[in-house]
Order: sequence, then structure tokens, then C-alpha cells
Amino acid sequence: MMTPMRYVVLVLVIIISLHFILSFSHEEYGRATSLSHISEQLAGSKGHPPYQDGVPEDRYVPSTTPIQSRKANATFVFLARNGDLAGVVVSMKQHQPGPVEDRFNKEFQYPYVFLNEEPFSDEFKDRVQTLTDAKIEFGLIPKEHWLQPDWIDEERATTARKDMVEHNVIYGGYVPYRNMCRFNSGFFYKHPLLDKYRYYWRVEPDVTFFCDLHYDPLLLMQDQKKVYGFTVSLYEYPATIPTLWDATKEFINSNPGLVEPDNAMRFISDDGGETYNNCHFWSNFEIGDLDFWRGEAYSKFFDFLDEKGGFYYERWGDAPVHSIGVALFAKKEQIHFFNDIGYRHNPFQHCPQGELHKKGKCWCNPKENFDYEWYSCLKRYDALFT
Ligand SMILES: Nc1nc2c(ncn2[C@@H]2O[C@H](COP(=O)(O)OP(=O)(O)OP(=O)(O)O)[C@@H](O)[C@H]2O)c(=O)[nH]1
Ligand SMILES: *[C@@H]1O[C@H](CO)[C@@H](O)[C@H](O)[C@H]1NC(C)=O
Ligand SMILES: [Mg+2]
Repeated sequence: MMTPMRYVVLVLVIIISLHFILSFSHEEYGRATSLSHISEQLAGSKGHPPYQDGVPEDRYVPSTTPIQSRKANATFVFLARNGDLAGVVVSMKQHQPGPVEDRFNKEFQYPYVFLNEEPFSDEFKDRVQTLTDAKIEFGLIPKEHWLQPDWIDEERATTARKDMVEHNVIYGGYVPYRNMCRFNSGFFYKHPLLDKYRYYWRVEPDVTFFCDLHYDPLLLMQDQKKVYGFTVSLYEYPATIPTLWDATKEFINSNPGLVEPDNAMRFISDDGGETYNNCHFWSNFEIGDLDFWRGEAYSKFFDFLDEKGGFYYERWGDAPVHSIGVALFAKKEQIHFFNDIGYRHNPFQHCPQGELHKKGKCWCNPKENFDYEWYSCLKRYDALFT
């Protein structure tokens, strides 16, 4: 039997050791294994991250074109399961008649494309259609775009998953999550329902949009020939991508002509391409150019990565794969930070600061802003333009 005193001492020892195990410095960001873990690390005494850094520059130059007269060749893209319905409604309700699109989508009615590897239920379709007057198309993902290809060595994949579970790698044991990452990396833009569009805005369940927009971000992409737009950037867990950078270097070496000379390599590498610094744009929010993904450079890059099998032998995410692709094959000016779009996907959010916050009538707390937290990569994006 343990005496109460011993019990207290034991608990204290456990708490103190946990504290040491969990605390890590800036250099050790790679040890994090899950987002909730990181968010715990960031949580200050008030239960939210200690957002302590200054107000970022307002670097967006608004388009002077009146928005009422024109519309981009674009759609919203929403990958979801039937079980995601509640979260889909939350994301769309703010997205559609809510603040984000008040300024333009009522008039322009950008359509939505919903994709799923299973047929959407009637309940799902009915409830989603109720939320908007815009056209919604529901698409089925072909099996060969979704399932683990049969040339993947299942034994090797199983071992890798077990290993990741043992090491507490987030989603490390899940095949469907890997299917999703591979689909988002290399197949969503090949879906026939997206053929007729050039630009897309990716939306996920349970995200929050905080501000009014006074221009059409899809038209901004089209008019300013942007390729990729983001709101949050951060580090990937190295445990999910041990050989992704080696594969990338191999690809670059055998296809030097595909790399854009005016690229954003400095966003993803601190040593001129020798190593990956793990920075990536957080792809649960994306506004992008589908033709860029469909183009020669990215297509070849994706096929090359797919052949390596890292989506299954490791757990390559669509965020690092997209980010590396964009950083290497687009001009750095074609990557756009949507500073004025207040956005949250748990556990992180971008909240516009200062004048932008006022202008957008944003309802996020400006102090809760990930931009210049130590785990954010935005400073590396800024450095591209200085
Ligand atoms: N159809 C379908 N969609 C999926 C599946 N898994 C994930 N998704 C969708 O893919 C997107 C990303 O999945 P999430 O589960 O949100 O993954 P995540 O953002 O990395 O993780 P969370 O932090 O849990 O949100 C969301 O739009 C999901 O609805 C799946 O098995 N089938
Ligand atoms: C929209 O973009 C797609 C893909 O680039 C293209 O095939 C289609 O013709 C475009 N439609 C219009 C109306 O420009
Ligand atoms: Mg998500």
C-alpha cells in the first residue's frame, strides 16, 4: 500500500518529468508529434497560446478593378465525408451568406464542388444545398484516385504504420488519412467536375472565417496571375516525411529545367536546398490555380513522389507536397499571403491586425494571431521579398 504522502510525491515526480519531456525549445520544433500537442505547448496561463509578437505589415495592395462587373473562372472545392455534415454546415454558413462573401458571392454565386470517395447521402446534399443559391455539384472520387495502389508493398506499409503509432505520430496508423493526403496532393484537380475551372478555394469542415472581404480573392488570383494563396504557414512533423526531401532533390537533379529560376526555395530551405526546413503552407485553406497543379512541372513531380510510395511508406501530407511544389515551380511573387482573410482551423488562427482588422470588421481577437509565433513560417515568407 502506498501512503498518501508517497502518492503525492509520485504524482509530483510524474508531473515534473512530464514537464521536462514536453518542454522543447525553438530548435526542437521537430519533436512535436501532434497539433494538439503543440497547441498545449503554446498554451499560456490563459489557456491560449502566448501571442506576444507585434503587428504585421499590411502588405496587400487591393485590386482597383470594380468587383461587381466580373467573376473569376473558379469554384469552391470541398472534400468531405457524409459524417462531416455538421462541420460542413458550420464552414459554409460563414462562408456563403455570412460575412466572408457578403460582398461578392451573393451576386457572383461561385459554385461549389463537393467530393467524396463514397456517394453523398440525400441528407447531406439537401442540407448543404439549403445553405446557398449557388450551384453545387457532388462528385464521386474514382477508386484509382483514392485507394492505396496495388503496387504498394502492404507489408512495408503496415510496418511503417505500426512504427508511427508507437511513436505517437498523428494519424500515423490510418490508411484513409493517407488516401486523403495523396488525393489532395495529386488527384483532386483531375476530378472531371473541376475540369471547367481554373481557380479553386479549398474549404474544410469546422473552419472559421472572421472578416468581411472587400474584393474577390478568386479574381485577385486570376488578375494578378497568382498560383497559390495561404493564410497560415508552419512546420511539418519530420517524422511524417523522412525521405520527402531526398526524393525532391532527386527530382530537381534529374529535372533542373522544370525549376522556376525566381522560385521560393528560401521559404522551404535555409541552406540553399541541401535540407528541408519543414516549412509549409497550411493546406486546409488554399486558394489556388488548378492549371498549375495540372501543369508539366507539378504533374511530373507528383508522379515521381507517388512512385516512391512515401504517401504510404511514410505519411507524406498534401501540405508539404503542395508547398514544395509551389515553392519550386512557381515564381515567388505568385504565392500570395491573404493577410486580410481571418481564418481558423483548430488549433491555429490568423487574425488580421491593425487597419486590416478594422477594415474587415473582423470578429477574431487580434491578440490571437499565429503569424509570428515561433512555430509559424511567415517570417520566412516575408524574407522572400526583402
Ligand atoms: N471523403 C473523405 N474525406 C475525407 C476523409 N478524410 C478526411 N477527409 C476530408 O479531408 C480534409 C482533411 O481531413 P481532416 O480530417 O480535416 O484532416 P486534418 O485537417 O489534417 O486534421 P484535423 O486537424 O483533424 O482537421 C477534410 O475536408 C475532411 O473532410 C475520408 O476518408 N473521406
Ligand atoms: C476556365 O478554366 C478552364 C481550365 O483552365 C478552361 O478549360 C476553361 O475554358 C475556362 N473557362 C472559361 C469560361 O474561361
Ligand atoms: Mg481539417
